[in-house]
Amino acid sequence: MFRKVLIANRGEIALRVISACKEMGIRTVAVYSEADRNSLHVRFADEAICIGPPRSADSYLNVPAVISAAEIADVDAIHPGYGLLSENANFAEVCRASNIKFIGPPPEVTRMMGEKSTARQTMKKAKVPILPGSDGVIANEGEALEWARTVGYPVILKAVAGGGGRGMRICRNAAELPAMFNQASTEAANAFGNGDMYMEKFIERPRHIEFQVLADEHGNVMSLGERECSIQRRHQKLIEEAPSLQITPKLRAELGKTIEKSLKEIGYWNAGTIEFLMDEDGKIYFIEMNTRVQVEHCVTEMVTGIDIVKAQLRIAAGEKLSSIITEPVTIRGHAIECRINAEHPEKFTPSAGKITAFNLPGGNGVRVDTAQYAEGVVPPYYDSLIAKLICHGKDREEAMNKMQRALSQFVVQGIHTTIPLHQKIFADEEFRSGQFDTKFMERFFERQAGR
Ligand code: MV4
Repeated sequence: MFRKVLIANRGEIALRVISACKEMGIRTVAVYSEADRNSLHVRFADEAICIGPPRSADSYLNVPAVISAAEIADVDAIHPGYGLLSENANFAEVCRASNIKFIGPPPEVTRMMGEKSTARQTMKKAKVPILPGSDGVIANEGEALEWARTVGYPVILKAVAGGGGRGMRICRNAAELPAMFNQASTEAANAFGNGDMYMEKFIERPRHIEFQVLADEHGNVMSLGERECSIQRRHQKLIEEAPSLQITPKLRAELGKTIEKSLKEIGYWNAGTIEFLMDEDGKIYFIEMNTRVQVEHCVTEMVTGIDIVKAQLRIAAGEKLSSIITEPVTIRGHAIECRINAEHPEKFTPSAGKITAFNLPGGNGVRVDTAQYAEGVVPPYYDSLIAKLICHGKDREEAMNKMQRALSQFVVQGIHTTIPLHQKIFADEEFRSGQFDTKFMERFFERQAGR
């Protein structure tokens, strides 16, 4: 096992990784920007190194600064958390060249999955169901028209280098397609330095369902089941749960097997997430793969009892999955996570500042992952997630009731948070029914406005 690990992240996920290391007897090195001097990830790590000014580009995303810190502290490995450098294949290559173990998949696979149309073709070859769409990159507007005729309208144009909702256009007829294709491509070229586009059949009211996997470096892959992530706004997830009410044990087992086989073929290792869309007929299609630990990994941990971050560390140290997961994976009860963001409740604009009062809920089946504290400061430079509130119950009803109780005891003063929004969502009939899709928040806000 590693002797010492550097955590190339901040906030709750940095603390989450530090906690896993502590429990495993691994020494930890935090890195921090000048804005995070008083952060808990700095306080709770064994060592901490300042790597630059507040802006992420000058600190957490500064590869030479992070690698220098790793070399000075003489670490064996780097855990990138999520966001920041976690899906940067070049960073993983620099780690490899510096003899530092990158705790994540091989850079070649990260790069391939980062090219969304290549990921699609790769999954298709591995027999994972994909949506009807273009084979690879669309060369020009003429080819776009041909593909759309084959696929049938409506179609969605997506940027190969996009993901997470950026660089997409929904197209409903041939008249609007050429202009949309060129606009989207130009936009993608400016945003990602790559204007390549691909196309899929557009699903009108999809559910977002994703499968968590773990894979070792010896070719063994294991599915940990799915999460339902349809409650989102502007491509930011707000609530995630496990399991999904739409996935039967049979489908979970079958799709799990298909995924395991495909990732074995690809040569994947460490933690990963396969994203799917489910249409109104309950059919499920691969859209993207995330090659990192995700914000919402906790709901899977709660229902499976598997510590995903500890598994990541053990996998990266060369252990076999069979020694990490010694019993068949089962799904026990139901877990829901609310993302508590420092945001203005209606406008969703960031709400930075000093926290003047802070109380965390607790009790049976209640978990809070946070790096915030009373008198703590939420800096304006980073993403707005300040805590995750996760509730586990014997079923969805119990988990929801527990969440409402926990939300009512979660006190954050001095800044605005999404706590009041979550309270309203948990009182909403459509949410409580479990019968919703990715358009839920739009309908929810309309209902709220009409009250
Ligand atoms: C789609 C889609 C409908 N049809 N693809 C948005 C984020 C990116 N990961 C993929 N996205 C979508 N792709 C096809 N073929 C609808 C969305 C989408 C969406 C997906 C998941 C969760 C929320 C969403 C919100 C709007 C659109």
